[in-house]
Amino acid sequence: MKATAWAPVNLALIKYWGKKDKDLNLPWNSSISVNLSSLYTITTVEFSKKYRRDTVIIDGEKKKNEVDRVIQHIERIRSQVDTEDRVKIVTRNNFPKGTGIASSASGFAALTLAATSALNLKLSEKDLSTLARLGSGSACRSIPSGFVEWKKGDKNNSYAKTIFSKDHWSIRIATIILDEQPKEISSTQGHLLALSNPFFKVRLKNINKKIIALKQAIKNKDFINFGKIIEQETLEMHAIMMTSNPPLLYFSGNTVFFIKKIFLLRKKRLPVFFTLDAGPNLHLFFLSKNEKQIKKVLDEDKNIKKYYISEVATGAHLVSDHLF
Ligand code: 2P0
Repeated sequence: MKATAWAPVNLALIKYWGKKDKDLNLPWNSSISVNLSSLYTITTVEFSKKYRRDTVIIDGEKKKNEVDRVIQHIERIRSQVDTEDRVKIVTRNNFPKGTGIASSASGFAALTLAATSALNLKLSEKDLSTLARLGSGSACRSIPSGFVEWKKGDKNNSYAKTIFSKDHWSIRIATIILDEQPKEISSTQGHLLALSNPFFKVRLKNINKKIIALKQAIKNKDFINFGKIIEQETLEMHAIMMTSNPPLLYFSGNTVFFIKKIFLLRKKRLPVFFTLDAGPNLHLFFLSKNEKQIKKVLDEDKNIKKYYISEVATGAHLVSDHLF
C-alpha cells in the first residue's frame, strides 16, 4: 500500500541540545517548539513485492548518508510487521537543505507517518512521536499540532505533545535565508560535544524555570516576555556551542549584522524577536498586526536571499496527492 504524509518544520523555542542517550535520541532537557506552516516535507512511501530493492529519493537525489539513515528507520518500522516487501520512498522539502532549517525533523516525521500508514499500522500520536524521535530527536515535535512540548522522559517514555493549539495565538514567524552553505559539523555531531562543556551543567540547572516561564508567556499571550525568553535561550545555546571543544560557530557575519538590526528595530518600537537553530539563518517572531512593517524591512534588505512567513501550523498528517 502507498501513503503520503505532510509534516512541518518545527522551530524550537526551548532547544534540544545534548543527548543523554545517542542511540535512542534521549535529550538532557525537555524542549518546546512551534510548527511552521510555510516550511515542510512531503513524503510518499510504498511497500510492494514489485520492487526488487529499497529506493530512497530525497529532493530528486540519492545521497548515501541520508539514504542509509532513512533505511535504518524503515527497518525499525518494517520489523513491526511480517513483510518482505521492499520500499520506494520519494521525499520533497520545500526549503533549501543545510541551512540549519531542520529537514531531519519534518523529514523523519513525514517518513514515520507515511511508512506506518503504508503498512497499515495504526499508531497513536504518542507512538508516532516516539517512533519519529528514534529517526531524529527533533522529529518527535513535528507530529503533534501547534505549540508542542517534548518532555525529556526516559527510555520508554519520551515523546512530544501539543501544549497550545495552533489557533491559540496569531503570531507569525519569518524564516530568513542569509546563507546557504551546508554546515561543516552536523547537529547530530554537535549534540555530543555539549556535555563536556562546563556551562552546559549551568544550563540544565536553570532550564526548568525557563520552560515554566515560557509556557506562562504563551498562555498569557505576553509577546514581550515570550520574545525575551526565546532570544536569551537561543543565545545561551549558541554560547554553549561556541565554547565547546572543538568550537561550533554557526553564526555568519550576516547573522550578527541582522541580530543588531533586530535590536535597532525594537528601539524603534517594532516588536520583533529572533531565534536560530544550528545554522546561520534567523527566524523572526512578530505579531500578525505588524506583518506589513516586517515585510517592508525584509524586502528592503539586500542580504536576505529568501524568506518564508509562517503561521503556527498543524502537525504531521496524511494527504491524498502522492509524489509517484
Ligand atoms: C532543536 N536542534 O531543538 C535543536 C536546536 C538544533 C538546534 O534538534 O541527531 O537534527 O537527529 O537527534 O534533531 C537538531 O538536532 O538531531 C536540533 P538528531 P536533530 O531543534
